[in-house]
Amino acid sequence: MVRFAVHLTAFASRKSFHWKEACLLALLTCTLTFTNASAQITVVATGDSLTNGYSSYLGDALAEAGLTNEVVTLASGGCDSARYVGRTLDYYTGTYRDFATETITHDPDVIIFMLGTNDAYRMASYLASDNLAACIGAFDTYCNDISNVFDIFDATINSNGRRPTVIISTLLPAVPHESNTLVTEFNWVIDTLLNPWLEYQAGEHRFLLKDMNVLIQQQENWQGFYSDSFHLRANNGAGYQWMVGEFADTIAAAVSMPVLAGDLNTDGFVDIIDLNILLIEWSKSGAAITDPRADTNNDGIVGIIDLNIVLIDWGKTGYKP
Ligand SMILES: [Ca+2]
Ligand SMILES: [Ca+2]
Repeated sequence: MVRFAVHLTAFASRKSFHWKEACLLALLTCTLTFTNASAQITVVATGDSLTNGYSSYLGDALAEAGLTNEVVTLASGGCDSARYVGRTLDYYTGTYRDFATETITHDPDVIIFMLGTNDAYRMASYLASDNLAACIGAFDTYCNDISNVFDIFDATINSNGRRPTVIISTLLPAVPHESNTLVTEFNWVIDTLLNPWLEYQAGEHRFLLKDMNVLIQQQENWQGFYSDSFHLRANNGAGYQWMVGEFADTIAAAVSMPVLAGDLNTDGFVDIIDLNILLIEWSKSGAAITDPRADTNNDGIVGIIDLNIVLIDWGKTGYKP
């Protein structure tokens, strides 16, 4: 990459400037993609007790996938009354914590966001008492609060200068258990309210979605993974080990994607936002350039070479961390 950037700089300074050659050089630059799979990645797993369960297996699963990693777990263990975000009452410490902000302070390359069954608890309880209005009201509160969390994730730029890869997991189904009488209501909330909304949010924010709900139901004897109808501790954590295998595959695929030269705002996509960054600075040079991202080849000019770099990557999805 550096070698070709030098060529481009030298080329652009020549008096006899040929657009076809410039475009060819830009093409060479853009096709020389690289991956960051060998770098250490920091993964923050955030959620409640399910997250606390699976994340203990995640580091090993990522290592098996060839990824040097650090896994940070931010799990409350119970969020039933105070909601997941903002100030969440941490079941383990009894104190209020801001998990969204904590997630960011760990400088993540990857964030796995998973609601827990506790997050559906209040809504399920309202349903059990035939109070659908209160259930919907609680869901509405969730939508507002978790949207704020996703906005925080969306606005984050890590120390690598890139946005974290955010993976949203759908909520797993509960299975009937003698000590729990809310399973039907739980699963209605999960299937009808929470998971469709999470899928929608993943699309809106262009986060990755891992549909664990559907995937686990494709596993043979998936109910045998559950020790208490919610947690996958049964059979020496076989359910959690399956789950982290799914996450590891998703993360490995994400970090092996190419870094796109045309992705000026480093959000992993090359689209109208990148083009707009370039057009705002169009035809400027030197100190007149106020947004250096527009000068993709660092030659001190925002022009046809930069435009070509964006257009070659147009519509592509690349590596974010
Ligand atoms: Ca972009
Ligand atoms: Ca340039």
